[in-house]
Amino acid sequence: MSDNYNHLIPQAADRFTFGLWTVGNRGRDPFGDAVRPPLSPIDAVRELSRLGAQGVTLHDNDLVPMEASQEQRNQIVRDFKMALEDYHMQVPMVTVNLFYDPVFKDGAFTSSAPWVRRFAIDKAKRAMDLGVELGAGIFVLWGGREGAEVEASKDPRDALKWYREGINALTEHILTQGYSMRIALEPKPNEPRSDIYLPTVGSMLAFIHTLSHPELVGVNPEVAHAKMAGLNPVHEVAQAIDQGKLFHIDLNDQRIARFDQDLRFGSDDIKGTFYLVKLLEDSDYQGPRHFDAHAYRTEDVAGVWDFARGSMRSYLAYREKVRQFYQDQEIQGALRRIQDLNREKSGMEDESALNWWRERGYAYEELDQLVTELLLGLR
Ligand code: GLT
Ligand code: MN
Ligand code: MN
Repeated sequence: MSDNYNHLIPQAADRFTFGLWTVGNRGRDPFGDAVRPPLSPIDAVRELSRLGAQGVTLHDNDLVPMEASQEQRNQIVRDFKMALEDYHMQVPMVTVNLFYDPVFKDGAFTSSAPWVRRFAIDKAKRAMDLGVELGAGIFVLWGGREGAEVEASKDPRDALKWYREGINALTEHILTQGYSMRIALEPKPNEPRSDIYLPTVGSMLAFIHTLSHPELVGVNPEVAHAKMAGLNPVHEVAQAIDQGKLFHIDLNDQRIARFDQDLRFGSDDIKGTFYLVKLLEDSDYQGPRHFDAHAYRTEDVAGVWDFARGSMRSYLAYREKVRQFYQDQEIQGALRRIQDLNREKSGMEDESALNWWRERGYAYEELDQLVTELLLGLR
C-alpha cells in the first residue's frame, strides 16, 4: 500500500494505540483453534512503532502471566519498559483481565462469592499499580463476566451493589496511593454472558453517578458493543462527550445481528464510521484513538500487520473526508440553505406560519446524497 498521500501516514500526534491482545489475537473462536503463532509483547511494540502507532495498551496478563512470581514479574516489566523506550512507545491505558480465569466464570466484581469479589478487586488494584509503573493515566474496566444466564441465581440489585463496591474500592486505591489515574467503564450488552450488567453507555453513565467518586470514573465506549445492542455508536459517544465522560474509546466495526466480530475499524459501516470520526474530530476529545479489533481468522502474521496498518490508514482517510466535508462548497451551501430555512417565520405566530412549517421540506435527501457521493469518492 504505497502512495503519495502523506496525510495517510500515521504520526505520533494522531495518538493511535492498539491493545496487545488485538495484534496478538491468534484467531481462536468457539469453533476452532489458534491459526497464528503467539506474538510477544516486545515484538508487538516494535512492529506497531514501525507502523506509526503512538502506543500499546494491555491487560495485566497480556504482559505478566497469571502464574509469574514477583521476581519474574519485575523482570518482564523491566524488559518491556526498555522496549517502550527503545521504540518511543507509550502505554496510555491498561486494563485488567477479569474474564479468562475460570475463577471468574460467574462474575468478578458481581460474583455472589465474597472471596471471588475480593480476589477480583485485589487483581484490579495490582493491574492499576502496573499501569502506573508503565505511565498509564487511564484504567479501563470491561466487565465481560459481570452478567448472568440464570436470573434466579442472583438478584440483579445485589449484583449492582457489589459492582459499585468494587469500583469504589478502586477509586479509593487511586486516592490513597495518590495516583493520577482515571477509570473508564466499558459497556457491552452480551458475550460472553447471556446478559451483561450495565449494557450501554447510558446505563454506565447513570451508574457512575451512584459511585463515591464519580469524578474519577468515565466511559470507554466501543463501536461494536453499541451495534450489538442495536444502538447508534455516534449517539452513544456523543452522550459521553456531553457528560464530560469520554475518557477513552475502542474503535472497531461490527455488523448488526451477528456474533461479537471485532472487525477492523471503518471496514463495514462506512457512513457510520465517517460520522463517528467527524464527532471525535469536532469534539475536544484529546485521548487515544484506540483500536480494539483483530485480523480475520483467515490471516497469517503478515495479515495481522495489514490489519494494523489498515486501521490507522482508514482513520486518517475518514478524517480527510471530514476535512473535505467542511471544504465542499455544495455541501456547505446545502447546510446553509437548511439553516436559513430553519430561521424562517421566526416571530410570526399566525396560521400561515404554522402551515408553512407543516408543509415545508427539509432537503435532507439532497444533503445525504452529497455526503454519500463524498464518501464514494465522486466529489
Ligand atoms: C476483550 C473485549 C474488549 C475489551 C477488552 C478489555 S478485552 O477483547 O472484547 O471489548 O475492551 O478488557
Ligand atoms: Mn473493547
Ligand atoms: Mn469488544
